[in-house]
Amino acid sequence: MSHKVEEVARKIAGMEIRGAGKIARSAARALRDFALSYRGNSARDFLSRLERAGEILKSARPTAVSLPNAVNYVLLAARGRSDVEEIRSAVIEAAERFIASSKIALKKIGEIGARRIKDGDIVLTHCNSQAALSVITTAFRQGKQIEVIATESRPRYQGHITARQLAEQGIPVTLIVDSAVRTFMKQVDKVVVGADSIAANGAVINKIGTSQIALAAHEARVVFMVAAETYKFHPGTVIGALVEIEERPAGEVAPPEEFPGVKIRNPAFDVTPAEYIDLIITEKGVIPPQAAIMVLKEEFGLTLGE
Ligand code: RI2
Repeated sequence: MSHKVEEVARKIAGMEIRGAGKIARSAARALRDFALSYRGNSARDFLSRLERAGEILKSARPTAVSLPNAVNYVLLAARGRSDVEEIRSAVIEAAERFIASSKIALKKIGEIGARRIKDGDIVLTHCNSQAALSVITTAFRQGKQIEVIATESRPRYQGHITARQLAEQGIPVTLIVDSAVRTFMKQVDKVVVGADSIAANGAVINKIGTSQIALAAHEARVVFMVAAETYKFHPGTVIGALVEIEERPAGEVAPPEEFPGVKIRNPAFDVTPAEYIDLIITEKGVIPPQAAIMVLKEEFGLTLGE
């Protein structure tokens, strides 16, 4: 298999490439580059190598459905074709279409979501989500005086990235430890987070700690919003599949050798049930979480379950 495909898969697994949207775009790009570099002349061989590349990419991380959704989108364009050049251009075209539309989706989510942010709002966010940040930065650029509270997001501290990105844009931002969320919730007006997967029942799978934040928001009657592109909706959940929660290496939490006899657990994501979510902001509009099934029907229609 191509070096490059394996390298992208390795970078995704090691979180050098991270964030559900970025993972999806880099997988599409890897398939495009693989198609560009293929030198054989058998369509059958080309297709089977593409499928293999897709499997390698999909298996890099299990939770963000954006990854298999992107891979399947690109491969679907190639399947059933019997000419090498036709396959090549179909893959390139589909990959580029996916990448471009995913960037447009981020911008749209910003525009649609910003309507839900008011002048003077204090917005809390968790981890580092391009979709959530698009909402926040768009509201700020519209002239709304907002402040952001960013959680550090242990164990990988993606909250540091968020805090820096916001500060660079001149947005007032406060960094807090994850366990301070309930303390600060009293002064928060809105919570905006991203998503790695959204299930048919409206449950949102996002960075570990998200469901605790949702609980604290619920208790304090603070609006809890999720910003997610439609390719983060999980087609498998329509037919009962459960979203696999990635468990990452213990060493990310604490050095195991310094804790003999101690079991260290490191689930990277958790599930926030629909009843704790007020709305989901997609590029197609705002929906209540209970309408997730409608998005899935529209997005995946006939390819459901593939
Ligand atoms: P965008 C990230 O996962 C976070 O959980 C974040 O909320 C989600 O992906 C969506 O990010 P990780 O890769 O696609 O940091 O909105 O484990 O950027």
